[in-house]
Amino acid sequence: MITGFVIFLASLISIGFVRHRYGARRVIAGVRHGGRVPHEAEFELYANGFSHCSRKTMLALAEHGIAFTYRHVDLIETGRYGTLDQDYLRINPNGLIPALVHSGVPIIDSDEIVNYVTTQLGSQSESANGLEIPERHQFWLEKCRLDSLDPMEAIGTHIGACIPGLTLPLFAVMMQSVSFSALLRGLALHNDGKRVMFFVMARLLGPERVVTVKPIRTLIERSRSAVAVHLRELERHLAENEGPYLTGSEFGIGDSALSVVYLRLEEAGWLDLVCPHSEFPLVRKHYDALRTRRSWEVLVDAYPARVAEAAGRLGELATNKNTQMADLYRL
Ligand SMILES: N[C@@H](CCC(=O)N[C@@H](CS)C(=O)NCC(=O)O)C(=O)O
Repeated sequence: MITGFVIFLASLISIGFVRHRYGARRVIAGVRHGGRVPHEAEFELYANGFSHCSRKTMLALAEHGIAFTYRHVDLIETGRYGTLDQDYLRINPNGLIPALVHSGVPIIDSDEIVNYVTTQLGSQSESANGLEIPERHQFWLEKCRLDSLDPMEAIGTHIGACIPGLTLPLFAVMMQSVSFSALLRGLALHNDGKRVMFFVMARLLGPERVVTVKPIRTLIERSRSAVAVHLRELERHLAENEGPYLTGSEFGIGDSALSVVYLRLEEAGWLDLVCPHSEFPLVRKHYDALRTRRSWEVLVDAYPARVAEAAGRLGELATNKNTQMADLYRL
């Protein structure tokens, strides 16, 4: 009994020590002037083609004509916690992507990067007409925000906060090819134990069963209802001008924030369910217009093959009538 207690205590202390010494820690988003890091190119983007926040920054850079070196960082969904590698934690101690390194200075958090690219570097761009971000674009950039500490907290006010919940089924499919040792490393080093615990559960139970776990199911359903409300607001905003973009024919940063929301809804199998053409003609026209922009190619080029495979597998589960997944995705 006493031996067991001592072993338990020693394990807790060791994990605490490892986390403190090697784990992620919380730092404030923005430009990290004091945290210069080695670099080769003027602009280096540490990102992952599956990451919602990374995609936003990739589009912003591409739209502003800023050439950058793409540094792929693995997420647990794409195989391992590359975000928790020591080299990466020196760039972003939060252990989250994306991070932009500009001449050796890291800028962390996607919205900070988008603002930096738009307001600080706008003059380098061929397409930037001015450095002020119009209010309507600010509004949707904010609505698409994903909070670093509690990404799903603001479901009622932020369409971005609905994204993690709606991606849970896709995450669960992707977990099936991830090793337990990779997940354990997350348990020891990650800032947000809840995120890691979901992945462990998904790995253990499989996608079909994990979506029946009550709190998970509730979260997905709440996110689904909330996203419909945000999309209705967006449809109304789009109706206020001739389109196809938020403020008319001129593309802006709010448009790129929304385009990655659409992409995620599509790859996670929700787009036609929560945003049918019949009810949301302007939102669908908006998405169509965004996908034909040249900047979209940057997302296509970085799209990881295993995401496409997992999305296909999820689609099969969701359309096979006798599965729990089909029940979740019913109209
Ligand atoms: N507010 C941050 C959120 C960053 C964030 O949550 N990034 C996700 C990918 S979209 C991530 O790095 N996840 C890794 C993990 O949780 O292990 C931003 O906008 O950059």
